[in-house]
Amino acid sequence: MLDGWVPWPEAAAERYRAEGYWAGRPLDRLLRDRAGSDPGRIALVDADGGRWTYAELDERADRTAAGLRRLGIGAGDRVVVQLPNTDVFVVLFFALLRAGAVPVLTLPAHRESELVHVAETAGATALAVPDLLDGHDHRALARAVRKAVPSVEHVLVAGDPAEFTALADVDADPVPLPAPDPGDVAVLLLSGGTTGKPKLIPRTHDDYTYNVRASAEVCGFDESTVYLVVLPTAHNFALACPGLLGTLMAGGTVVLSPTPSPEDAFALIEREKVTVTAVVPPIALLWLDAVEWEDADLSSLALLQVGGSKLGAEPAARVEPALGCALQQVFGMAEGLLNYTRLDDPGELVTGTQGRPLSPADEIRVVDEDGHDVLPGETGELLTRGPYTLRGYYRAPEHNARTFTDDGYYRTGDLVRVLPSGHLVVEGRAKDQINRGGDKISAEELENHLLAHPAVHDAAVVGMPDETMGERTCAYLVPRAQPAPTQRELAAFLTDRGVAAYKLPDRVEVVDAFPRTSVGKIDKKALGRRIAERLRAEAGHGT
Ligand code: OOB
Repeated sequence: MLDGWVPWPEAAAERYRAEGYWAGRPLDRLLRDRAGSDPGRIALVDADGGRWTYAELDERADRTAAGLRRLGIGAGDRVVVQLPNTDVFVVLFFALLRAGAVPVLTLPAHRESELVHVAETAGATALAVPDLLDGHDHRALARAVRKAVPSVEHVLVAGDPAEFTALADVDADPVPLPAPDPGDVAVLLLSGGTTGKPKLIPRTHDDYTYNVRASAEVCGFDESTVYLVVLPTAHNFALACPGLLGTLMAGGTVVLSPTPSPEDAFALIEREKVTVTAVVPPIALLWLDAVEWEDADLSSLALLQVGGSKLGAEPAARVEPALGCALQQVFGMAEGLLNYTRLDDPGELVTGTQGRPLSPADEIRVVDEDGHDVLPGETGELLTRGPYTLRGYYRAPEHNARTFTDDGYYRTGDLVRVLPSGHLVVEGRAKDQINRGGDKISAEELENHLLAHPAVHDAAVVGMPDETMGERTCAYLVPRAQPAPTQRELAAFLTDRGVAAYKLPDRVEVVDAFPRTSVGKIDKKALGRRIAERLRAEAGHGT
């Protein structure tokens, strides 16, 4: 068993098994089962038109698993995976599960700062990267990670490996491999983070398989489903809600889009007759406009899932008329709990709420600042526990002590209210995080990077409202001396430190001092109001 993670208490685990939520099967079986029942059906299609049947995908996963074992990568090893939306990701994901290793999923946008931290925390023994992606050399990134994290013995590269191992060469005749314990950790996901560094989320075979199965049921996935992966495959939404795993479990076809751009995505929807896909609100907004000028045939599309940040009621109402498909709102988190609007919900619930919990075994509470339940319908912080919600982050005991209640509820940091129907409306956030169109930025993490700049005396990062992204990032700075660093200088500084591009501040405001609360803390609410007012004034409607 992997150490450093927090399992469910035995009584809860008993119940989830007895009531059939946990089926006691390893996660990779969803592919094996379909390869058995529908070997010749197309499982996976890539942007270039490459096609793999269930049997082919299954065999490639077996061969890669055997190749991994030959390299010495096996039971319990953590392998940091940073790959774009290609067949190589899908094969490696299943191969790692079969080899008994634990994939640690990172986004293609992550850079040295994030990867080093993740590899270190995970105690990773291997790292898988592409050679080049969007002009960035990920082998150079891998070199930096290896230097900083000596436990990383192997670097596996999709494409030209330079001095490392080509993933194409991780191949051997299949060997029988022991099945992992379904109660053990299958995969480590990355949290959006509210503290200095991103946290790792352990998801077990039992819990993640249930997450996928229940999601596929609620979303009506079956053999006729053609799912387009638009978001990064490493994101929980695209991977498992129901995502690519749910599609494969249901016997459908997964189509991989290299980017979420309307050009790429619409062309694939038309070519492959895609029936369902999942996007974040800024992409949904872009697509709603793009149908005006792109003349692709989107008539196959039956369902658009939107989640990751809040979709406004107005754009929500435009989805069906503009795209000719149904909308489903998804309010989920890599930590577990998923809320979906249901396919047969009345229109006003679909456009006006963020869905209701996936599972009858999901327990939710809405509490005030003192942790007391609010009255029904009032807004408070959402707490949750259940058969697919973590009980603790990986190797983070101190953070866990703050983030979970004594009886195991996860404090989501989301402010919600619950309608009589059980649907949730997300009203805001109690956590110190910026949600930049679905990309999560920990204010503290970014502040720590800014504080490392020699000309920065103090830094406070807040969200500022933005029509497309929901919010963007504003960094308030108190400089050590004038002239204060500019936004451009700070962006170069942060990039140089290996910070992912989506975390760079969209705006920098220089001040002499920060407003303080009565106990002397930086008053971020006041800063948030200040930048919102300034934006309104600049737009010409304000003070
Ligand atoms: C998804 O997962 P994460 O881990 O990137 O972010 C989770 C957080 C939530 O706690 C909430 O603050 C926000 O993202 N969020 C939403 C939302 N969906 C997520 N806020 C408002 N409305 C929504 N619909 O973002 C994620 C994981 C699985 C499925 C969908 C999204």
